[in-house]
Amino acid sequence: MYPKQLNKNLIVHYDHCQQQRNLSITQIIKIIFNKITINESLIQLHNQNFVIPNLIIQFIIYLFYMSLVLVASKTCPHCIRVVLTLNHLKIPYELKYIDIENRPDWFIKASPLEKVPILFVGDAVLFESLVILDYINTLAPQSLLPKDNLQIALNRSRAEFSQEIIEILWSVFSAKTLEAFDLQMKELRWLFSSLESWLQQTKFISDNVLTLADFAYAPIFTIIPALKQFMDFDIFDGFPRLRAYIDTLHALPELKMSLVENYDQLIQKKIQSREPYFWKQ
Ligand SMILES: N[C@@H](CCC(=O)N[C@@H](CS)C(=O)NCC(=O)O)C(=O)O
Repeated sequence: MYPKQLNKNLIVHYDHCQQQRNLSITQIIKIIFNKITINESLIQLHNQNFVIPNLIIQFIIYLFYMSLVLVASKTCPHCIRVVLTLNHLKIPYELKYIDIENRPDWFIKASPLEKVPILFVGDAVLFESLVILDYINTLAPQSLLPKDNLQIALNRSRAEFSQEIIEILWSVFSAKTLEAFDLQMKELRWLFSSLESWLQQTKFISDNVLTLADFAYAPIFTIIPALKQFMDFDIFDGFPRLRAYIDTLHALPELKMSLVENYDQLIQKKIQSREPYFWKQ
């Protein structure tokens, strides 16, 4: 049975600690080594002397106890965005790659839509990459989301928009005739024009600083360079802001380390097997 099960008590401890403003250092050590019950820890909280901020406590406890298992496939942009965010936030996790064409039984049982990525958090299985991003963002000491609720919703809306771009991008790269290719390119350019206009207002997709929405987009723009040598058209023609934005994303050190070593070759193999119209011989 995969993956290993977590001790539920530890997660309870984690949740419990999240509710406290501060904990004493002895309290943390005791919780970490699981030596006391929650009731005891509640009583002892009143006698604390030395305190450290709750966020640090959450992180320490998380480092010790939260075991995350991400199930992914090597070329899946929805998966890479999760890997990238985990790496960026320096959150420890276990990564399990599966062959999506040959899904193991345990995966079919665990993944409600039989799609990657899924994230095991103890007994719970999270699915849908953007939901997973929202969750892992809560585990880190600093959030990648704005503070204002409306801005959070806006960020989420723009992240959601990336899902459509992935769909259309695959369609461009799978179109078998000139007619189908032109149609999908028109659609893609229409989507890109929204990105271009957002990027006229802010440096990143939804803000002037890097936010969770940018992590949703970054892997999309690793597909195109992998195929560049086979494309005799410029997919970003007429979108200067988008081009600059993509350069900024590519400069993120975690992006490269979130890809498998032979990522470009795997993407090329995957797309070439579809015998698309655009493929330059
Ligand atoms: N909306 C999902 C999409 C996930 C998705 O489409 N995953 C692809 C790989 S990139 C998959 O598992 N495809 C298998 C299938 O559709 O059968 C998410 O954001 O996680």
